[in-house]
Amino acid sequence: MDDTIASHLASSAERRLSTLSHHLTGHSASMASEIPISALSPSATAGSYGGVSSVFVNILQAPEDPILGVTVAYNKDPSPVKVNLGVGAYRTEEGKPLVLNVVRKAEQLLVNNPSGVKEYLPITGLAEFNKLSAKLIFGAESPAIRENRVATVQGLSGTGSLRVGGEFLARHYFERTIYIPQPTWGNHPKIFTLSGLAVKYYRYYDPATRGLNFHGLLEDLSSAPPGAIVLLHACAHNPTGVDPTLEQWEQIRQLMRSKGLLPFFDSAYQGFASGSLDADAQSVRMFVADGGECLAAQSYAKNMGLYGERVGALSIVCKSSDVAGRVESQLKLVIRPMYSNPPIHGASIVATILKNSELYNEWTVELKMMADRIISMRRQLFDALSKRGTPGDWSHILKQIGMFTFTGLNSDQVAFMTKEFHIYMTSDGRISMAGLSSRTVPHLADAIHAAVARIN
Ligand code: PLA
Repeated sequence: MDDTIASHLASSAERRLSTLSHHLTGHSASMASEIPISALSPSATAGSYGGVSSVFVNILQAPEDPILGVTVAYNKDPSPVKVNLGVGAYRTEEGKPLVLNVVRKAEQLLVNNPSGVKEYLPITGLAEFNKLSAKLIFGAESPAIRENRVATVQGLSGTGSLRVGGEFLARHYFERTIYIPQPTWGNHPKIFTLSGLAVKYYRYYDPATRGLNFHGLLEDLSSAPPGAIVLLHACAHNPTGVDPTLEQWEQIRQLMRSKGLLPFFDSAYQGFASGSLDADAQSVRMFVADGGECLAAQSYAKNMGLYGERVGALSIVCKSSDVAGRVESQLKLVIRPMYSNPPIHGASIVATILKNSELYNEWTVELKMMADRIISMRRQLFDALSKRGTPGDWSHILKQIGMFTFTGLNSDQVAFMTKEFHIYMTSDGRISMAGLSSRTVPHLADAIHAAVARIN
C-alpha cells in the first residue's frame, strides 16, 4: 500500500477512535493507542458473558414471528421438494415471485422522466397517490370524496397505515377500545396494543361449520361499549378466507351505526378475493354511503405486487371537510416523529398506474389473472384430496375466499407435514394458495392425506 494512503487511513482510524473515547469517557485523548480498550466500555453497567462484556447480556432470544418465521425455517431446509405456503406472497405457476408487467412499465416511465427527483415528500406523502388511493377504495363517485371530507395520508404499506390510524385514535378518540375478529391476522393485536389502544375480540369464525359465526359476531358487537372501534377485514379475511355476505354486511352496518361503533377497515386484498376491485370494496363503500365516519387502511403489497416497496394509505372519512382538514393536521403530528415522511418510489409507481387509463386497465387484467390462478388452485387441491379419498369434508377449500385456505389442520398435523413433507405453513393450519402450483398440489394433497390419517 502507498505510504501516504496508509498513514492517512491510520490517522483517520485514530481520529475516530479518539472521538469515540472522548464521547464515552468524557476525556480527550490525543492518541487512540494510549486508551486501553477496557476504558471504552461503560463497565459500570456491563455484564460479563463468555469473557465478552455487553450491556445487553441479559437480553433473551426472541421467538421468530409466527408468519415471517415460517420463511426463515423454509430457507434453512435443503430439501428439493420443500414448499413455502406460509407468508401470503403470490407466486407464478413456476413458483417464482412476480413483478407485474404494468409495474415494470411504470418504473420505466419514472426512470425516463427527466424531471423525476428524490426530494422528501410532504409528511402526508404523494398528494396524487393519496387522491387516487381514496378513489380506488371508496369509488370514483363517492360523495365523501366529492365533498372533500376524506383525509388520506400515504403509509408504510398496510401495517404502517394501521399503526398510524391506531395511534391517531389513541390520541384523539374518546373510546380507546378496538374489537378485532377472533381469529385475525397475527399482527393486528400487536399493532393496536402498541398504538395505545385496548384490544378485545369479537367472535368471527366457527370451526364447526368452517364458516362465519354471524350470531356470535352480532352478539359481541351489540355488547361492545358505545363508540368502540371495530376492525373489519374489507374482504378476503385473513386467516379464515370467510367473508360476510352482502346481506350480512348490511346487518353489521346497521348494528354498528345504531350503536355508534367506529369502523376501521383493513383492506389488504382489494381485487384478490374476486378479481374485481369494485366488488372487493363493496363492504367499505356500504359504510361510506350512509354518510357516517370510518377509517380505511390500504395496502398495495398484494394487489400490485409491491410487497417490499411498502406502499399503502390511511384514509379517514369525516363528516365535513373542516373536520377532515383538522384530522389531517393531527395525522401529520403522528407521522413526523415516527418516520418523518414516506418513501417516494412505490407511491410514484402506484400513481403512474392509477392515473393512466391504459395502465390501469392493464393492471386489472393482471390482477384478475392472479386471482383466477388462486381460485384454480382451490379447485385443484380439492380435486386432489377427493381423488385420494382423504377423510373429511374439504368443501371449505372451494368456499373460502382470497389468498388463504384455513384448512382446519391442527398444529400437530402441520408439524408433521413440515417434518415429513417439507411443507411450510403457519401452525394454525393456514396455507397460502398463492404459493401453490399445479406441480406442488399433488405433494400437498399427499401430505394432508397422510397427516389426517396419522394424527387427530
Ligand atoms: N392486513 C392484513 C389482513 C394482512 O394479511 C397483511 C399482510 C397486512 C395487513 C399487512 O400487509 P403489508 O404491511 O405488507 O401491506 N399479511 C401477510 C404478510 C400477507 C405478513 O404477515 O406480513 C400474511 O402472510 O399474513
